[in-house]
Amino acid sequence: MRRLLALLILPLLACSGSSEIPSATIPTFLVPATEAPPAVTETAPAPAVNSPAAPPTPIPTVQFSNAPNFPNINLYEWRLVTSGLIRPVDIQAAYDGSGRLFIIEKYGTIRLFVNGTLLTEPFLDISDRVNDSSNEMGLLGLAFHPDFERNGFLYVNYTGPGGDTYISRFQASGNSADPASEKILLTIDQPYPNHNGGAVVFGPDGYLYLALGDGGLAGDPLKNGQNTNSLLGKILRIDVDNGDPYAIPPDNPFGNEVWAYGLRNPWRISFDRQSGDLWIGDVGQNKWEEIDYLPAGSPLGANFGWSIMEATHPFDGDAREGLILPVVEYGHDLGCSVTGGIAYRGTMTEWSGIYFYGDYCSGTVWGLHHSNGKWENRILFETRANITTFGTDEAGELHFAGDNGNIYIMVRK
Ligand SMILES: [Ca+2]
Ligand SMILES: [Ca+2]
Repeated sequence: MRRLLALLILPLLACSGSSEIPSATIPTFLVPATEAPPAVTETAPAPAVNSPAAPPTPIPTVQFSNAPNFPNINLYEWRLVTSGLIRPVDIQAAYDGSGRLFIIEKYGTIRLFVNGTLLTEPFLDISDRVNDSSNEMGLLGLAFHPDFERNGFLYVNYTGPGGDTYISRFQASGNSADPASEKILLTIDQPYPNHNGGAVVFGPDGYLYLALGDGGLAGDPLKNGQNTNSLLGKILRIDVDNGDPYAIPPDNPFGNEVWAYGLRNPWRISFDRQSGDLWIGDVGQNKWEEIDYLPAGSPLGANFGWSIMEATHPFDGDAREGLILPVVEYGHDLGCSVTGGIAYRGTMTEWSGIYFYGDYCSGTVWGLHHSNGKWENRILFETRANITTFGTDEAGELHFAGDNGNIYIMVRK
């Protein structure tokens, strides 16, 4: 059934040569998997509806028998936390003790979920400068300064004037951040509307990491992925506590912002809050989706292969030494666009260290971990949601956002 769904979706996406965050018009949540999705359009999503909190809606869970080292999946479910958001694409906590959940709406706002309520007034509204005229454009990523509680600084990646990428800092006070407090740190020319990456995360070293796609179109026509002089197709690392507007860390491997390269569209990356290991979900071309893993302490200047390789398969060249190939890949029979996730570090310690990730089209959620040098990768849930992102609250509990505006949390039944 999932194969049928994927086959139905893919031709619709083929014209763009990409499949990230395909569309605002998606099968409704919990629609049977056999139902064909509506045609992909770039129309604006439905107007905001501040619906009252819906009752918890468990998603059917699917147990896969061959998962001996994972908790019994039948004991868990995804419970609806809030709804009515417009294309939510990022979920973050500020770790300031407030317990607030910050949710990005792609068209240019950050909404606040506090004490069980989605506040009507946005925490930040920069929709006046965000360009979301194409599907992969918009307000795409958010990170809070490690010392946010003291300085109020937050950092975003958005598509701005000219369709270019803007990395900016804003300052917050209480339940709002001032749109006029913007300090633009970095702008990056975007040659095409797609493959803009989006993740913004602070590393264990206190530096700010920025995930950028290869710039777009299809097949990396400008060969940005392997060009360490380009900021596209990269993970960048900058020091926002020194320099103006930032400093380049002295040990960056190429003397510029580039920290790792060979990426196609690393929509979501995350550091394991306990181990410091880096996880990357890199969206594939036409056939393969991949998860990359870089243990803490790895040499700088990692090359993740694109566009020489699509996942573990030769794309524009052949495998060679020095390329870091994914720890996991899946074909487009199981989905269309990987949504990189998070290594769980919440209160359900039986999941500790298991990396959750998903697929935008199929709604499948996998668990991945390694022990004694052996990787285990299992399908855990079939959510049937169009999963745009995973995120955690201050307690480390795992959430995901559906493109239809719902936010879910994984709980014990
Ligand atoms: Ca682009
Ligand atoms: Ca790769």
